[in-house]
Amino acid sequence: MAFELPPLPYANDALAPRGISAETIEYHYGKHHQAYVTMLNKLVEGTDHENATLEEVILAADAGPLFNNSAQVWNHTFYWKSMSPNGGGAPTGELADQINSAFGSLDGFKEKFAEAGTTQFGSGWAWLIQGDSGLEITKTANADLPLKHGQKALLTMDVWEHAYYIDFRNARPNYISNFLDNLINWDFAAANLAS
Ligand code: MN3
Repeated sequence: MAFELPPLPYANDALAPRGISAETIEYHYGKHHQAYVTMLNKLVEGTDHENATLEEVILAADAGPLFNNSAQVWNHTFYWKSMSPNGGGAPTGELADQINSAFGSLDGFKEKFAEAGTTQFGSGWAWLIQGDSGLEITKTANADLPLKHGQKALLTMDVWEHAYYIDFRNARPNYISNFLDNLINWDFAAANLAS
């Protein structure tokens, strides 16, 4: 069974009032994410991976096109869910407690998450993950992701240029602060923490 582009969890223009335009979504979801799905299907066709799950392909793949495309399908699906038209604000409950415990405060989390995204040289991702002794922030290059390192992701932010160049041009820090203040989907992170 072929891999499919998962539906976007909101309309193309739903994030526009919060800084991510419909044009960005049309390219980032409609072209980039779709291209990873299309390439992944070409790569697995006629191979042992044809009937595997996406996670199985990611875990089995060596560095190269199969890993890059399968991981990017997963990363983008997770990224769309990490943002919400009702995003931003503050976490609550157990997630808020763990944020405060790991980073001192919500502002402490934002500062460290922004630093991870800003200092990821070139293309990559910033992540909130569930570590062995509490929440942690990590960054990965290109298509790499926590799953490949045995880590559980709670949230991600794409810092490839295609994520921000239409709306924020070269100003990655502005894209990051907007993500943290206006887009971040705390309900998604809380659901991942509880799962
Ligand atoms: Mn991307």
